[in-house]
Amino acid sequence: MITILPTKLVRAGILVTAALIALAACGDTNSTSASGTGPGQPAARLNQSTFFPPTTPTASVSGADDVHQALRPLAVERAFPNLEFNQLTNLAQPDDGSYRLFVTEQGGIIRVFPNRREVAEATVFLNLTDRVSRGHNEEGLLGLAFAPAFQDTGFFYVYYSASNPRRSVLSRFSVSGADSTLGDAASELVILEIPEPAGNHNGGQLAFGPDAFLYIGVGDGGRGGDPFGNGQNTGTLLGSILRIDVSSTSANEPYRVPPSNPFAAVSGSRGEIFAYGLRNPWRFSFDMSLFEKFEPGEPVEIWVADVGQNQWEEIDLVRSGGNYGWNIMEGGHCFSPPSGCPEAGLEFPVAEYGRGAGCSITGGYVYRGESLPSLTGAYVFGDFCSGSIWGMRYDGTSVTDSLLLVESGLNITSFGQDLTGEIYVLSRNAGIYRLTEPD
Ligand SMILES: [Ca+2]
Ligand SMILES: [Ca+2]
Repeated sequence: MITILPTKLVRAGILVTAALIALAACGDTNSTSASGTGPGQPAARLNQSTFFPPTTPTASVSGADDVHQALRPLAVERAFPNLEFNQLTNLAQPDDGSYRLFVTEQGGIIRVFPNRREVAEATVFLNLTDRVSRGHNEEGLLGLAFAPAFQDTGFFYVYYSASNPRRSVLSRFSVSGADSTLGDAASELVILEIPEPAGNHNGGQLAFGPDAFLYIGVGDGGRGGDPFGNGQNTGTLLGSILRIDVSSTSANEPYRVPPSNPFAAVSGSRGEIFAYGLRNPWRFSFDMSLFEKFEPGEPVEIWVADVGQNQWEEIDLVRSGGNYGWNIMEGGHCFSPPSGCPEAGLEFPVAEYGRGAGCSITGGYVYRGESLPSLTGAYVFGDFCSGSIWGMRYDGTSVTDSLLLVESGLNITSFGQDLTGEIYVLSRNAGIYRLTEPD
């Protein structure tokens, strides 16, 4: 549940206090380990001291050719103090040399502004309020991604909720003629529509991978506990990360299923599925360092934050064909049945945290910027309810460093990353922040 109701904000304020108390109280926990058995490398289950990262820095970490500074506490500050937004859901930057940032507002507006601290205005790039549904507090304009060749094609992709019937819509739009400062609302070409049985858990993240395929996060359909059984059903698109090829989109064939997709040739399964067993993968990302060295056919990894039911918020390193457990498991714990659940074949999270640290995880990015050397190579993520922001390094087998970076006090709906690798924190209604060294 990504909680985006005004009434929930009041509760979230209470939870901030509760989380601080719980963090202070949660130092000692048991260490457990287990191996994932699905495709790709094994995923290690973390001990709980990693779920509640220490508040003092740990030793620096060094690998064969990868030496990092230890993570250390940071602060947050407004990145664009003059800009105000309403219900921010995404921040994205096209690779077009324009140094512009684009943000989405949940109600259906895409805004654009130059990436300068003192910028005075974020103008409307596209207004989709005529087709975006806000029938449920988790519905709305939820995703935005620019085509890798945006500079040449002017194509960008949007994921939003629609009604009558209730569904999630993935569409391609174009900029308005030669004017790349405006999107063209009439240029919509629907790529994919996904029936939504309930208003919550709609996913919505869009991102192009290093393989140039478009990845799409889709929730389990909604309600609570996955009553429709979508998480484990590869015959539905719900509860999955999808991967499609939109490089040769036409009205007759809006997308293609990459033949290398794990279920492309599996009867009864949807070929679009890249990985499944997810509840609400609200936000996911690729480590941008993958893009530089990627060779066609190489495996792809995705950092996915999967929002929990009512106990465990989890981070998964998602690989092709993996089953990330929902609703058999919530995080590294049995959910259905509540004990003795069949764990064979399920991928465990890389990390998780419980209700003492927050109530709705918001996935972020691996930091690749220049301004905060202590954060290089760390996956940064946060929690909508508690406002906590953590950093974590993972060596492919285990978490090697983790830290509660800052208690931001923000209702974090998303993170964003610009082309230089800097990370932005999107508060629901309080603007855009960046991480900074503390005073
Ligand atoms: Ca839904
Ligand atoms: Ca899981």
